Amino acid sequence: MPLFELIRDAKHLVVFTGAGVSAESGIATFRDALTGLWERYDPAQLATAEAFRRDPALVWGWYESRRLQVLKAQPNPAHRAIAALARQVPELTLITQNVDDLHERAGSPEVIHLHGSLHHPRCFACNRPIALEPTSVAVNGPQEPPRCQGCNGRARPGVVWFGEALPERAIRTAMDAAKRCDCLLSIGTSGVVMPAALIPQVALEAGANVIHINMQPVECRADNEHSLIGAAGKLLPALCQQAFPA
Ligand code: BJW
Ligand code: ZN
Repeated sequence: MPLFELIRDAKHLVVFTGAGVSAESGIATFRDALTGLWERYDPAQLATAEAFRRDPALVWGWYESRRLQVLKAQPNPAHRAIAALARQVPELTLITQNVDDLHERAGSPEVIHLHGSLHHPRCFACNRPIALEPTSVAVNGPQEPPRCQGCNGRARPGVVWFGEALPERAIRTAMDAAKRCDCLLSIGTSGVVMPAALIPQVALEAGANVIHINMQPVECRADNEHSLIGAAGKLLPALCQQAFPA
């Protein structure tokens, strides 16, 4: 069956996205090598509570530079195709590992953020939300985090670091959708970070068709698993156009 028919005929479509979906908006993927001032750091080493405890200004500065990069970026055709799909299938659940807000800005009404958001920092000590200037001074390097008005603790980015639990409701809703869906699109993710990487697996085991869209081939181990190789911003609008011709 042509893949567009799986999308056209889906009653409940899950769209599961990773950093590759925002790459064409100019946002570096998590596992891309860092550039400029940050090139000597390993993202996996910065994305931990231990790193923040050791050097809060370094970690906060890195996240601020990324937040400002996202504020300047625009959603791309892949984000927009996903938002349009929600109006064309009976039920769509959008699950992202991304910490940007490009799905929301493309018009997706509900987004499950498994790994939190760059835009909602909170106190490292007491978890109170901390408001940020929408566009603070251009940051390019270490920067002292602002302080909590309640307890004077340091602000930390509202993301999920390695070793931290995912938001309980988000992962529960995501797993439930993966079990119930009849088709899952997995777009632009390396599929190495747990427990998010289990989501396509759960859908496959429940009998759904899984379509991977990635610049790299994804190994398919079952008849209901399919890999499309190429840029999400090109392949996804084309697939949606075939499924739902204008
Ligand atoms: C394109 C493209 C284009 C490019 N078009 N495609 C079981 C086994 C082994 C390890 C573990 C395990 N369980 C837990 C762990 C440990 C750990 C883990 O998974 N480690 C692995 C790396 C080995 N997991 C955790 O620690 C998790 N926590 C946890 O399990 O806690 C347990 C606990 C329970 C109760 C109490 C306490 C604790 C938390 C994981 C949080 C991950 N957070 C990060 C950082 C967020 C903040 C930040 O951004 O800095 O989330 S890690 C990072 O990876 C980020 C991403 O969301 C995530 C996934 O990355 P993604 O999106 O796949 O990006 P890339 O860069 O890897 O890939 C991009 C892809 O796009 C590539 O494939 C390209 O080819 C493709 N591409 N351009 C289409 N145009
Ligand atoms: Zn506090």
